[in-house]
Amino acid sequence: SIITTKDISVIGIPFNGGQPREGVQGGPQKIIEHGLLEQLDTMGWKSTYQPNDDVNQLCPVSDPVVMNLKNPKYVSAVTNKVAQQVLESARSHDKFVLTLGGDHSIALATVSGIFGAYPDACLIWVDAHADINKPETTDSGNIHGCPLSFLTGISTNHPDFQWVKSVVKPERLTYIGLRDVDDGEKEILKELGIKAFSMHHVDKYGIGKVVEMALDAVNPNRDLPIHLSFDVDALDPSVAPSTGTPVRGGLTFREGHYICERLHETGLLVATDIVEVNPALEDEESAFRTVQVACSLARSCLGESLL
Ligand code: Z70
Ligand code: MN
Ligand code: MN
Ligand code: MN
Repeated sequence: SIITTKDISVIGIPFNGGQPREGVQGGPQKIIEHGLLEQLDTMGWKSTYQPNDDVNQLCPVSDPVVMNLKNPKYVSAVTNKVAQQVLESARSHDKFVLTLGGDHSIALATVSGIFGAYPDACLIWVDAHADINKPETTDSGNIHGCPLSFLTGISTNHPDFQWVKSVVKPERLTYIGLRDVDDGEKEILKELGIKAFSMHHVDKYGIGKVVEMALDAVNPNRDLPIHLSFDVDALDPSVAPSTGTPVRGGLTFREGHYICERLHETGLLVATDIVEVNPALEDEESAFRTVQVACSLARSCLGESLL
């Protein structure tokens, strides 16, 4: 394995500035209250937790739309700060880094930090959405739909995101679970030649084969560090109902966990993000179910086995 200790840095990012719905900033606290750190302790993982409860203080008084993007200064300030923290946690290569969102704009922080520490890493993005809109192509203006355009270097001209380096080469990025991709994003994926596995591919080949195909695409020799960015809306809404943009026809409970289990099994997984848990949406039972699945995905990434 790349990580040879059982040390883990858990980083909460209680942030909702990348999309308009309130509540997603409460995700990390609910996941921690559910007992994630105790669960990891039981599995032998020594954790340190950084809750980042103060990120809302970085919210500027005025943050007008710039080049179609909403809250650009707030998103930039928070993700820039947390990127340093993620880099600090990852740079010694002796700790797993688990980040809890927050909306998916926080990938600007996690991917910048992890690829700063592991420049040859690959990125496996599990999501209903491609999150690769450019400021020029986004319909919503929500930055959680855009992080990968900055991280892959296809958007370089937004004044608030000049600090984001293009750390992810298109051949090191792959997707699993896509089913709600904007037309502009489809063009970008085609132009860049990014290997993406939609729910159609999951139906056609089964999840076991899809994960191997995704690994073949970005990690053909099975020797590169892996960063998994898992948006819970990749799961079917019956499995993860409390999320901002549920899309029907998603991954089953087992398909989601299989991805995490298989990536753990490679010994190459160095970081995981679990994002878009919004405990304020739907009823209490739905929120509980969503928080619970976030915890069990995390445990699967960290080696919880069924036998
Ligand atoms: C759409 C956009 C998105 C998550 C929604 C949706 C993006 N493509 N991402 N929910 N997690 O607004 O750009
Ligand atoms: Mn996403
Ligand atoms: Mn999504
Ligand atoms: Mn859409």
